[in-house]
Amino acid sequence: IRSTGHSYKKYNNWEMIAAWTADMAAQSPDLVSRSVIGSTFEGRPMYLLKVGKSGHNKKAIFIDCGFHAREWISPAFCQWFVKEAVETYGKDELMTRLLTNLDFFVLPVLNIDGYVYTWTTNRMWRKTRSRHAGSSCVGTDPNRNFDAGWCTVGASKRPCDDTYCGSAPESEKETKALADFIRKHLSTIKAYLTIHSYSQMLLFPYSYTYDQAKNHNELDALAGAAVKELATLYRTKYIYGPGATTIYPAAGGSDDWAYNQGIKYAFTFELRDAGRYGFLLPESQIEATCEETMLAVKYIANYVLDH
Ligand code: ING
Ligand code: ZN
Repeated sequence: IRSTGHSYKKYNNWEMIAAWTADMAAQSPDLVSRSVIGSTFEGRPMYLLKVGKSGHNKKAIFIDCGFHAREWISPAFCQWFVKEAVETYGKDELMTRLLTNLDFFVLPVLNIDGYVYTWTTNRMWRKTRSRHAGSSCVGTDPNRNFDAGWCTVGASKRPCDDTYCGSAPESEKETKALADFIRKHLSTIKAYLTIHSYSQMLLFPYSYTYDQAKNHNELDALAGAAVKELATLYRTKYIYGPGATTIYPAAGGSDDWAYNQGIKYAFTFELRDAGRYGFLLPESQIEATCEETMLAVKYIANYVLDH
């Protein structure tokens, strides 16, 4: 019989994660506060944690997890990140510097309805759970639903497909809530990190075109240094580069959209593994995956703080 409590070394269901967001804010009010940025198609509140010491005119970094329902290691990482922040502030020199000078906005699960569906009904579900007029198929791919070359490549106009781009950019309540929040905080948000799995890659714009990003050389160098840092822990090999040439061309992704809003440091992480377990990454790998990813995220955050 399995314990039903929250654990950082297990995959937690939405009920556990939602309760955990309240607990984090209640237990560390000097470092963590909780807000709601919107609600999902099925009416669940989208909780956002702001993590950082209070201060004036702080730069911010936005991190989201759980775009795709079946990528369970992703929400696990967002929870791990917040845990590490509160446990190592004042102990770890780099974390202390980051939390003193930056705010992290952490969205633990974007696609909550899809995540719940993977726990109750279909472990391999990817999309949201929205209904569409004129089709009995369900869901939109949230990472094809942003206004960045929307539905021009690597996306489908058919609601039954896993990469359905939706009826319009930001047609989903979840992507609209995220985009509205980022637009409202554009003057402070200096980096956007979105956490997916799997394939061990660190991607940056663009995915919807083969055009190079304006600061391509800087992004390439930063990504290279971040994956080098990640590998110092367990020698996990990541490849890195623009999405279009590194994974596949795909339009409507959130990193390309954030970048085009003026956020110069926009990255998509594809966490472990390289294909052995794929989306079904065993719980025994949560700790190692999160610890190595922390190194890359902290490296990028420290770079952003100085630039
Ligand atoms: N991979 C991403 C996907 O949405 C991606 C890759 C990144 C596409 C950035 C577009 C933009 O297909 C996974 N595993 O979801
Ligand atoms: Zn994904």
